[in-house]
Amino acid sequence: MKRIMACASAMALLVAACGGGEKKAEQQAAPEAAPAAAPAATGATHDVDMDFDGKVGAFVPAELTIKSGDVVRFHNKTGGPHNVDFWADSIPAGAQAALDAGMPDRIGPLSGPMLVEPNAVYTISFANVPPGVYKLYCLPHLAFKMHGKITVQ
Ligand SMILES: [Cu+2]
Repeated sequence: MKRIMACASAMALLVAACGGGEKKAEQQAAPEAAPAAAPAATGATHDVDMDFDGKVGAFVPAELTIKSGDVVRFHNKTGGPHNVDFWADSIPAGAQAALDAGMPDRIGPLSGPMLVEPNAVYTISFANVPPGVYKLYCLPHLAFKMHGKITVQ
């Protein structure tokens, strides 16, 4: 009986270790899978360019109206690195968790990763994101007025 129990706990350890390994592999695969796996398959896709000419940074278009469930792809066009950051106090109450869930590879709450490579794309899913106004900026170019606004209907 003792031997069986020892075996069972060893098995449990193995299963736990195995499960952990699989989870890690899934997490590593997530960045590539994220755009296709975005839970907003029913929504439309919008594209926003990110530009910086040395004097002024810009999201193009700077203002966008979308529906909850849509996807927005941000393209590092010129003058990167760029990123997408939302002002926590500019978004609707209770929206942060849903928005964070739609932002892969965040470097912090409501803060997307730096896009260093030319033409790199960062996709944000607005699935389950409540209606309202979402003001955003680019962290490296905040001082260069690189601001944007997304209105979710
Ligand atoms: Cu920028």
